[in-house]
Amino acid sequence: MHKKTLAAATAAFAAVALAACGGGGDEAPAAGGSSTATPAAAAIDPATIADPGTISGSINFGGDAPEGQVLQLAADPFCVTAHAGEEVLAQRLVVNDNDTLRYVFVYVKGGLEGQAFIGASEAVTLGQAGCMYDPHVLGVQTDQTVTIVNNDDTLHNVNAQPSSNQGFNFAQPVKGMSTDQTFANAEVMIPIKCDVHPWMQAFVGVVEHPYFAVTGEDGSFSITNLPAGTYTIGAWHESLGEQEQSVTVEANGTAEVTFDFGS
Ligand SMILES: [Cu+2]
Repeated sequence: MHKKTLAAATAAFAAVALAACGGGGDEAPAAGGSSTATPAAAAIDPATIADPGTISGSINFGGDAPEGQVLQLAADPFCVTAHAGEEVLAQRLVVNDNDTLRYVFVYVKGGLEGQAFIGASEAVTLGQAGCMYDPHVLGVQTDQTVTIVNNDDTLHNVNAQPSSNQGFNFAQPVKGMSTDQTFANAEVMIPIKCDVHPWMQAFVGVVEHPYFAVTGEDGSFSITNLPAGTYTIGAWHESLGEQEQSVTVEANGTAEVTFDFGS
């Protein structure tokens, strides 16, 4: 009996709440602020943020750079020919000439909760060229298109093994083949490999916002158009792990942050 009464009361409350929320389409909100309805937050266009800030810095590797690992491509004569006798080094741990690290995925890991951002309309390309992924590490927003292309005159297969997204595994036997994929959920990082060429490995960082970067030949990064605030910045490297730092960026300001991955 008590349960029934409670259920009825809950239903009545829900009906009142629904009525309060309106849903009357074109009806203007009641004057005087009596409405308690909270509209869903509109997706933010980062380009329109007033007085945006920037977080920039570098990913340092202290200590002696290890010898690059020379890849053995002989499993596929095409791959050997594609590099015309040159040595191809693994991309797993690449230390730049200025003692910084390449292929680090740097992203806003915390501080944007409750904010939704517009999707990225442009596709990002993941190539397979000379039996190597290009780029080795990339970042995308959720639902952003990743166009996976075979640039080689040989068979590749593309095997993505996420933990929070739908995986895929397909063959691209012909040069020029192209397949679009998306990832619906944030996940740092998703490994992609080729089962034909065991040295081929790529990583995709998927986040719900546009605030990420991948370090290149100078180990630097810059994340722009941020609302002023305090953020947790994550820096992920495939063999050295992930580090975090809290960074506060002022309106129109630039906050500098350095990560040290050396031993
Ligand atoms: Cu391959």
